Amino acid sequence: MFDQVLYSYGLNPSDCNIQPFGSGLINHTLKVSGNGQDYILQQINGNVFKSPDDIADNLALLQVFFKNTRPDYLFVAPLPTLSGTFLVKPASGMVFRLFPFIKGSHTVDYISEEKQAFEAAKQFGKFTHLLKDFDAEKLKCTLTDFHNLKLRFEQFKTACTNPDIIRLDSAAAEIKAVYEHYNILQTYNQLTYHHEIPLRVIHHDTKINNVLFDDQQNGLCIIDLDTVMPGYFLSDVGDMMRTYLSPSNEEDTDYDKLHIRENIFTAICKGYLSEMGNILTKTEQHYFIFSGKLMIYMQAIRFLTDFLNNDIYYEIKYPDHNLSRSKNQFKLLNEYVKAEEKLQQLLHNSQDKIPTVSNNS
Ligand code: ADP
Ligand code: GN1
Ligand code: MG
Repeated sequence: MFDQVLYSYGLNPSDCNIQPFGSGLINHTLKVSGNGQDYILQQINGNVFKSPDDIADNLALLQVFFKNTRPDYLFVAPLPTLSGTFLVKPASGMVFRLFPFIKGSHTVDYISEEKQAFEAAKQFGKFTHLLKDFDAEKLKCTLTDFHNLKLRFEQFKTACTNPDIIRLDSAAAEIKAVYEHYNILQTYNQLTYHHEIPLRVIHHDTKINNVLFDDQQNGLCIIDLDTVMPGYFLSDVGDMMRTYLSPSNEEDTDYDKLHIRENIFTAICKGYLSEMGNILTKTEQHYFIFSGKLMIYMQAIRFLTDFLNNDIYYEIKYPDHNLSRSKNQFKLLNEYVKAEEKLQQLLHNSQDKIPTVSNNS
């Protein structure tokens, strides 16, 4: 299978070394070394992305935009095959693409120093900033309702009708927790129903391992662009709060290790606002901290829903993996809510250092 794919790019499989790479949960990623070059070969998860052509079209549009407006911006686009396509479909339902492996880059799964948080947040902020004048509506929606909390809540309720009593019983505490935090859904509904915040070009998966760093921990660029589509800033800032603030991540089953690092919060604010501080509207700024609650809650619900659906979406490594991830996210949510007042002060201090907001609505 790989042979046919590699030939499409003019690579000779017998000259290539292929190794599984990274820790993503959705696509299947391999590092290919051959021709004296390194590449990332990725099989797109067809269960999740029903229309990989839409992803390729979006990336092509963005690539042209950056080429015309900011040719210095490192936009990691798929490489063309010998026949000029950006996807290879070797068999029904299988879709591959090849990226250049960015030289000297690495990813991290945990944030160990402030600089990483600042750099990553700056990279994601820069992306939306540079695309401020790009018409977001031109992008195809690659995952409908991806971060629609209302829909995630409905999916959760449907999953609760699973007749598997053992799963329902073991998740009883988490099912209860979904209702305990219902106010997050109410705020989200009010904010989006009244269109109180604008649609922008949003990455939608700002996990720390979607940023490439150099060996000095400078951010080089962002990757994993499959979910780039119109959305709310809440998704990107919120997912950074979700994945950068705690020293342990969603995989950790020692929930006592989860806590909010204030210095990392400040680094996220400074990094993101250094690019977006003058662009976010007053309403967006008002909901900056709320974004973290939204995204942690949504992820807790998504893992729980997948557990109740017998693990059909996320890759799991042991039977209760999705339930553990959901427990982890609810613990993180509680820690975040406890820290909220302090975070508000820290945000205020970071905002003071940003030049006057000029284009608020
Ligand atoms: P997934 O959707 O499964 O998360 P990603 O696109 O994030 O897949 O890729 C998985 C991992 O592969 C990344 O976290 C990163 O470590 C590595 N990676 C992906 N693309 C590149 C690239 N162009 N250069 C270097 N490393 C990359
Ligand atoms: C998935 O692809 P990856 O591993 O970066 C998921 C995100 C979740 C994340 C949780 C398309 O991201 O939405 O937040 O797992 N991506 C998709 O780890 O569902
Ligand atoms: Mg990824």
